[in-house]
Amino acid sequence: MIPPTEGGGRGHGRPAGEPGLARAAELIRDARRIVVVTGAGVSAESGVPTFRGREGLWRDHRPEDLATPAAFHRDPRLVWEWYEWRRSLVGECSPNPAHRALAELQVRKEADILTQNVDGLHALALERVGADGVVEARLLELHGSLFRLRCTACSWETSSREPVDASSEATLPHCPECGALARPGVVWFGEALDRGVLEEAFRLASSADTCLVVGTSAVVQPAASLPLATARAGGVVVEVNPEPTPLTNLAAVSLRGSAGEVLPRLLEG
Ligand code: BJW
Ligand code: ZN
Repeated sequence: MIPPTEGGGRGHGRPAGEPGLARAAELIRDARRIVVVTGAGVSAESGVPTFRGREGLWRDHRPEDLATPAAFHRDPRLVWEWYEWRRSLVGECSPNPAHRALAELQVRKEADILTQNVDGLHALALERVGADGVVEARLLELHGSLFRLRCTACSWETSSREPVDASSEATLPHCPECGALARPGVVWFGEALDRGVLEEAFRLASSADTCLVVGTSAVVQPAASLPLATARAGGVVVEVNPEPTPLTNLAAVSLRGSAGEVLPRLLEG
Protein backbone atom coordinates (compact mmCIF):
# COMPACT_ATOMS: atom_id res chain seq x y z
CA MET A 1 0.00 0.00 0.00
CA ILE A 2 1.11 3.52 -0.74
CA PRO A 3 0.21 5.74 2.19
CA PRO A 4 -1.81 8.89 1.44
CA THR A 5 -0.18 12.28 0.93
CA GLU A 6 -1.26 15.85 0.49
CA GLY A 7 -0.67 15.30 -3.21
CA GLY A 8 0.50 17.80 -5.74
CA GLY A 9 -0.20 21.42 -6.49
CA ARG A 10 -1.21 23.48 -9.51
CA GLY A 11 -4.81 23.09 -8.39
CA HIS A 12 -5.17 19.53 -9.66
CA GLY A 13 -3.00 17.48 -7.31
CA ARG A 14 -4.20 14.05 -6.25
CA PRO A 15 -3.77 12.12 -3.05
CA ALA A 16 -1.29 9.28 -3.49
CA GLY A 17 -3.44 6.40 -2.29
CA GLU A 18 -4.98 4.17 -4.97
CA PRO A 19 -6.72 7.11 -6.77
CA GLY A 20 -3.39 8.97 -6.93
CA LEU A 21 -1.67 5.91 -8.36
CA ALA A 22 -4.42 5.41 -10.92
CA ARG A 23 -4.30 9.07 -11.99
CA ALA A 24 -0.49 8.97 -12.31
CA ALA A 25 -0.66 5.71 -14.30
CA GLU A 26 -3.19 7.34 -16.64
CA LEU A 27 -0.90 10.35 -17.18
CA ILE A 28 2.01 8.04 -18.03
CA ARG A 29 -0.14 5.85 -20.28
CA ASP A 30 -1.43 8.87 -22.23
CA ALA A 31 1.98 10.58 -22.45
CA ARG A 32 3.51 11.03 -25.88
CA ARG A 33 7.03 12.00 -24.68
CA ILE A 34 8.24 11.06 -21.22
CA VAL A 35 11.40 12.13 -19.46
CA VAL A 36 12.36 10.59 -16.14
CA VAL A 37 14.54 12.57 -13.73
CA THR A 38 16.12 10.33 -11.10
CA GLY A 39 18.19 10.77 -7.96
CA ALA A 40 19.84 8.67 -5.29
CA GLY A 41 16.53 7.38 -3.89
CA VAL A 42 16.09 5.15 -6.96
CA SER A 43 19.19 3.19 -5.96
CA ALA A 44 18.50 3.16 -2.20
CA GLU A 45 16.81 -0.25 -2.40
CA SER A 46 19.88 -1.61 -4.21
CA GLY A 47 21.94 -0.74 -1.12
CA VAL A 48 23.53 2.45 -2.52
CA PRO A 49 23.51 5.18 0.16
CA THR A 50 21.72 8.46 -0.59
CA PHE A 51 23.39 11.81 0.17
CA ARG A 52 21.01 13.67 2.43
CA GLY A 53 18.75 12.44 5.23
CA ARG A 54 19.32 10.28 8.27
CA GLU A 55 21.30 7.50 6.57
CA GLY A 56 22.87 9.73 3.90
CA LEU A 57 26.55 10.07 3.01
CA TRP A 58 26.59 13.71 4.14
CA ARG A 59 25.66 12.66 7.69
CA ASP A 60 29.27 11.58 8.37
CA HIS A 61 31.13 13.53 5.66
CA ARG A 62 31.05 17.19 4.74
CA PRO A 63 30.56 17.62 0.98
CA GLU A 64 33.15 20.39 0.90
CA ASP A 65 35.79 17.95 2.28
CA LEU A 66 35.17 15.32 -0.39
CA ALA A 67 33.11 16.48 -3.36
CA THR A 68 34.70 19.74 -4.52
CA PRO A 69 37.72 20.52 -6.70
CA ALA A 70 39.31 22.27 -3.69
CA ALA A 71 39.01 19.09 -1.60
CA PHE A 72 40.73 17.05 -4.32
CA HIS A 73 43.45 19.66 -4.68
CA ARG A 74 44.00 19.64 -0.90
CA ASP A 75 44.04 15.89 -0.36
CA PRO A 76 43.65 13.73 -3.48
CA ARG A 77 44.43 10.55 -1.54
CA LEU A 78 41.60 11.12 0.94
CA VAL A 79 39.13 11.94 -1.84
CA TRP A 80 40.18 8.87 -3.86
CA GLU A 81 39.90 6.70 -0.76
CA TRP A 82 36.27 7.81 -0.29
CA TYR A 83 35.47 7.30 -3.98
CA GLU A 84 37.14 3.88 -4.01
CA TRP A 85 35.02 2.87 -1.01
CA ARG A 86 31.92 3.92 -2.93
CA ARG A 87 33.08 2.26 -6.19
CA SER A 88 33.57 -1.07 -4.43
CA LEU A 89 30.25 -0.75 -2.58
CA VAL A 90 28.32 0.10 -5.77
CA GLY A 91 30.21 -2.63 -7.68
CA GLU A 92 28.46 -5.17 -5.45
CA CYS A 93 24.98 -3.67 -6.04
CA SER A 94 22.44 -4.70 -8.66
CA PRO A 95 19.53 -2.86 -10.25
CA ASN A 96 16.32 -3.08 -8.19
CA PRO A 97 12.68 -3.30 -9.36
CA ALA A 98 12.60 0.51 -9.83
CA HIS A 99 15.54 0.43 -12.28
CA ARG A 100 13.93 -2.50 -14.10
CA ALA A 101 10.52 -0.81 -14.38
CA LEU A 102 12.20 2.33 -15.78
CA ALA A 103 14.29 0.30 -18.26
CA GLU A 104 11.07 -1.32 -19.50
CA LEU A 105 9.57 2.16 -19.89
CA GLN A 106 12.63 3.20 -21.93
CA VAL A 107 12.03 0.30 -24.29
CA ARG A 108 8.22 0.43 -24.40
CA LYS A 109 7.66 4.20 -24.59
CA GLU A 110 11.11 5.49 -25.57
CA ALA A 111 11.25 7.35 -22.26
CA ASP A 112 14.51 9.24 -21.77
CA ILE A 113 16.23 8.99 -18.39
CA LEU A 114 18.08 12.01 -17.01
CA THR A 115 19.86 10.73 -13.94
CA GLN A 116 21.91 12.48 -11.29
CA ASN A 117 23.21 9.09 -10.18
CA VAL A 118 26.80 8.05 -10.75
CA ASP A 119 26.30 4.34 -9.98
CA GLY A 120 25.63 3.02 -13.51
CA LEU A 121 22.59 1.00 -12.37
CA HIS A 122 20.16 2.43 -14.97
CA ALA A 123 22.50 1.30 -17.77
CA LEU A 124 22.86 -2.14 -16.21
CA ALA A 125 19.07 -2.49 -15.91
CA LEU A 126 18.62 -1.54 -19.55
CA GLU A 127 21.17 -4.19 -20.59
CA ARG A 128 19.37 -6.77 -18.49
CA VAL A 129 15.91 -5.95 -19.83
CA GLY A 130 17.39 -7.57 -22.92
CA ALA A 131 15.99 -5.11 -25.42
CA ASP A 132 16.17 -6.62 -28.92
CA GLY A 133 17.52 -4.18 -31.44
CA VAL A 134 18.16 -0.49 -30.96
CA VAL A 135 16.72 1.36 -27.98
CA GLU A 136 15.81 4.85 -29.12
CA ALA A 137 15.58 6.24 -25.59
CA ARG A 138 18.49 8.12 -24.11
CA LEU A 139 20.20 7.80 -20.74
CA LEU A 140 22.03 10.96 -19.68
CA GLU A 141 24.28 10.72 -16.62
CA LEU A 142 24.25 14.38 -15.58
CA HIS A 143 26.80 14.04 -12.77
CA GLY A 144 29.12 11.58 -14.53
CA SER A 145 30.06 8.11 -13.31
CA LEU A 146 31.99 6.51 -10.47
CA PHE A 147 33.43 4.21 -13.13
CA ARG A 148 34.99 6.92 -15.27
CA LEU A 149 38.42 8.43 -14.68
CA ARG A 150 39.66 11.64 -16.20
CA CYS A 151 42.87 13.61 -16.26
CA THR A 152 43.20 16.73 -14.09
CA ALA A 153 45.38 18.39 -16.77
CA CYS A 154 44.40 17.22 -20.27
CA SER A 155 41.26 15.85 -21.97
CA TRP A 156 42.07 12.15 -21.43
CA GLU A 157 39.33 10.04 -19.89
CA THR A 158 38.43 6.38 -19.72
CA SER A 159 35.92 3.91 -18.29
CA SER A 160 37.36 1.63 -15.63
CA ARG A 161 36.12 -0.71 -12.95
CA GLU A 162 39.67 -1.59 -11.85
CA PRO A 163 40.24 -0.97 -8.12
CA VAL A 164 42.15 2.20 -7.27
CA ASP A 165 45.00 1.90 -4.76
CA ALA A 166 44.53 4.95 -2.54
CA SER A 167 47.11 3.91 0.06
CA SER A 168 49.47 6.69 -1.06
CA GLU A 169 49.53 9.55 -3.55
CA ALA A 170 52.08 7.67 -5.69
CA THR A 171 49.74 4.71 -6.24
CA LEU A 172 46.77 6.85 -7.36
CA PRO A 173 45.85 6.59 -11.06
CA HIS A 174 47.74 8.89 -13.43
CA CYS A 175 47.06 9.98 -16.99
CA PRO A 176 48.77 7.78 -19.64
CA GLU A 177 48.95 10.80 -21.99
CA CYS A 178 50.54 13.48 -19.83
CA GLY A 179 51.34 11.86 -16.47
CA ALA A 180 49.14 14.17 -14.39
CA LEU A 181 46.90 12.86 -11.61
CA ALA A 182 43.60 11.30 -12.69
CA ARG A 183 40.37 12.06 -10.82
CA PRO A 184 36.93 10.47 -10.54
CA GLY A 185 34.77 11.28 -13.58
CA VAL A 186 32.00 12.87 -11.55
CA VAL A 187 30.71 16.44 -11.25
CA TRP A 188 31.61 18.10 -7.98
CA PHE A 189 30.00 21.14 -6.36
CA GLY A 190 31.04 24.32 -8.12
CA GLU A 191 31.85 22.49 -11.36
CA ALA A 192 29.92 22.92 -14.57
CA LEU A 193 28.03 19.93 -15.91
CA ASP A 194 29.10 18.78 -19.38
CA ARG A 195 27.64 21.44 -21.66
CA GLY A 196 26.39 19.08 -24.37
CA VAL A 197 24.76 16.75 -21.83
CA LEU A 198 23.10 19.65 -20.02
CA GLU A 199 21.75 21.24 -23.20
CA GLU A 200 20.39 17.89 -24.36
CA ALA A 201 18.79 17.30 -20.94
CA PHE A 202 16.96 20.65 -21.02
CA ARG A 203 15.95 20.09 -24.65
CA LEU A 204 14.44 16.70 -23.73
CA ALA A 205 12.78 18.03 -20.56
CA SER A 206 11.17 20.96 -22.35
CA SER A 207 9.92 18.87 -25.25
CA ALA A 208 8.36 16.19 -23.00
CA ASP A 209 4.69 16.32 -22.08
CA THR A 210 5.31 14.30 -18.90
CA CYS A 211 8.19 14.39 -16.44
CA LEU A 212 8.41 11.56 -13.91
CA VAL A 213 10.67 12.59 -11.01
CA VAL A 214 11.88 9.78 -8.77
CA GLY A 215 13.99 9.65 -5.62
CA THR A 216 15.59 13.08 -5.63
CA SER A 217 15.56 15.73 -2.93
CA ALA A 218 15.46 18.24 -5.82
CA VAL A 219 17.82 20.69 -4.15
CA VAL A 220 20.87 20.40 -6.38
CA GLN A 221 20.95 22.70 -9.39
CA PRO A 222 20.79 22.65 -12.34
CA ALA A 223 19.27 19.13 -12.31
CA ALA A 224 16.44 20.23 -9.99
CA SER A 225 15.22 22.66 -12.68
CA LEU A 226 14.62 19.98 -15.33
CA PRO A 227 11.05 19.21 -14.18
CA LEU A 228 10.38 22.97 -14.17
CA ALA A 229 11.36 23.04 -17.85
CA THR A 230 8.68 20.42 -18.60
CA ALA A 231 6.09 22.31 -16.54
CA ARG A 232 6.93 25.66 -18.15
CA ALA A 233 6.44 24.12 -21.58
CA GLY A 234 2.93 22.99 -20.54
CA GLY A 235 3.73 19.40 -19.46
CA VAL A 236 2.86 17.61 -16.24
CA VAL A 237 5.12 16.45 -13.43
CA VAL A 238 4.59 13.19 -11.54
CA GLU A 239 6.71 12.63 -8.44
CA VAL A 240 7.60 9.44 -6.53
CA ASN A 241 9.33 9.96 -3.19
CA PRO A 242 8.71 8.84 0.41
CA GLU A 243 9.15 12.50 1.46
CA PRO A 244 7.84 15.81 0.13
CA THR A 245 10.34 17.89 -1.85
CA PRO A 246 10.49 21.42 -3.30
CA LEU A 247 8.89 19.93 -6.44
CA THR A 248 5.86 18.46 -4.69
CA ASN A 249 3.73 21.57 -5.14
CA LEU A 250 4.50 21.63 -8.83
CA ALA A 251 3.52 18.00 -9.35
CA ALA A 252 0.13 17.02 -10.73
CA VAL A 253 0.48 13.87 -8.63
CA SER A 254 3.03 13.21 -5.89
CA LEU A 255 3.13 9.58 -4.75
CA ARG A 256 4.54 8.86 -1.32
CA GLY A 257 6.40 5.58 -1.31
CA SER A 258 9.62 3.86 -2.21
CA ALA A 259 10.63 3.70 -5.87
CA GLY A 260 11.03 -0.09 -5.79
CA GLU A 261 7.50 -0.52 -4.54
CA VAL A 262 5.68 2.22 -6.45
CA LEU A 263 7.30 2.15 -9.93
CA PRO A 264 6.54 -1.47 -10.87
CA ARG A 265 2.85 -0.80 -10.07
CA LEU A 266 2.78 2.65 -11.67
CA LEU A 267 4.47 1.54 -14.88
CA GLU A 268 3.03 -1.95 -15.38
CA GLY A 269 1.86 -2.60 -18.95
C1 BJW B 1 13.73 7.52 -1.99
C2 BJW B 1 13.98 6.31 -1.44
C3 BJW B 1 13.39 5.26 -2.08
C4 BJW B 1 15.00 7.69 -0.23
N1 BJW B 1 12.66 5.47 -3.13
N2 BJW B 1 13.02 7.80 -3.04
C5 BJW B 1 21.35 27.68 -8.04
C6 BJW B 1 20.84 27.92 -6.79
C7 BJW B 1 21.49 27.47 -5.65
C8 BJW B 1 22.70 26.80 -5.73
C9 BJW B 1 23.22 26.55 -6.98
C10 BJW B 1 22.56 27.00 -8.11
N3 BJW B 1 23.28 26.62 -9.20
C11 BJW B 1 24.39 25.95 -8.77
C12 BJW B 1 24.37 25.91 -7.42
C13 BJW B 1 25.42 25.28 -6.56
C14 BJW B 1 25.27 23.78 -6.47
C15 BJW B 1 23.94 23.47 -5.78
O1 BJW B 1 22.96 23.10 -6.39
N4 BJW B 1 23.93 23.58 -4.46
C16 BJW B 1 22.72 23.34 -3.68
C17 BJW B 1 22.93 22.06 -2.85
C18 BJW B 1 22.47 24.54 -2.82
N5 BJW B 1 25.36 23.16 -7.77
C19 BJW B 1 26.52 22.93 -8.34
O2 BJW B 1 27.57 23.24 -7.80
C20 BJW B 1 26.52 22.27 -9.71
N6 BJW B 1 27.37 23.01 -10.56
C21 BJW B 1 26.99 24.13 -11.16
O3 BJW B 1 25.85 24.51 -11.22
O4 BJW B 1 28.03 24.82 -11.73
C22 BJW B 1 27.77 26.11 -12.29
C23 BJW B 1 29.01 26.47 -13.10
C24 BJW B 1 28.84 26.96 -14.37
C25 BJW B 1 29.98 27.31 -15.12
C26 BJW B 1 31.25 27.14 -14.57
C27 BJW B 1 31.42 26.64 -13.30
C28 BJW B 1 30.28 26.30 -12.55
C29 BJW B 1 27.13 20.88 -9.64
C30 BJW B 1 26.35 19.96 -8.78
C31 BJW B 1 27.08 18.61 -8.65
C32 BJW B 1 26.43 17.73 -7.61
N7 BJW B 1 27.34 16.69 -7.29
C33 BJW B 1 26.89 15.64 -6.40
C34 BJW B 1 28.09 14.68 -6.18
C35 BJW B 1 28.34 13.86 -7.45
C36 BJW B 1 29.52 13.00 -7.33
C37 BJW B 1 29.38 11.97 -6.24
O5 BJW B 1 28.46 11.13 -6.26
O6 BJW B 1 30.21 11.97 -5.35
O7 BJW B 1 25.79 14.93 -6.99
S1 BJW B 1 26.21 16.22 -4.87
C38 BJW B 1 24.97 14.99 -4.73
O8 BJW B 1 23.66 15.61 -4.81
C39 BJW B 1 25.11 14.12 -5.99
C40 BJW B 1 23.68 13.91 -6.37
O9 BJW B 1 23.59 13.54 -7.74
C41 BJW B 1 23.03 15.22 -6.04
C42 BJW B 1 21.52 15.15 -5.86
O10 BJW B 1 21.20 14.36 -4.78
P1 BJW B 1 19.90 13.44 -4.86
O11 BJW B 1 20.07 12.44 -5.93
O12 BJW B 1 18.71 14.28 -4.92
O13 BJW B 1 20.03 12.64 -3.48
P2 BJW B 1 19.55 13.07 -2.01
O14 BJW B 1 20.29 12.22 -1.05
O15 BJW B 1 19.63 14.53 -1.83
O16 BJW B 1 18.01 12.71 -1.98
C43 BJW B 1 17.53 11.38 -2.03
C44 BJW B 1 16.03 11.44 -2.17
O17 BJW B 1 15.56 10.12 -2.32
C45 BJW B 1 15.31 12.04 -0.94
O18 BJW B 1 14.32 12.94 -1.39
C46 BJW B 1 14.65 10.82 -0.28
O19 BJW B 1 13.40 11.13 0.32
C47 BJW B 1 14.46 9.92 -1.47
N8 BJW B 1 14.44 8.51 -1.19
N9 BJW B 1 14.81 6.52 -0.30
C48 BJW B 1 12.48 6.72 -3.60
N10 BJW B 1 13.55 3.99 -1.57
ZN1 ZN C 1 46.51 14.06 -19.05
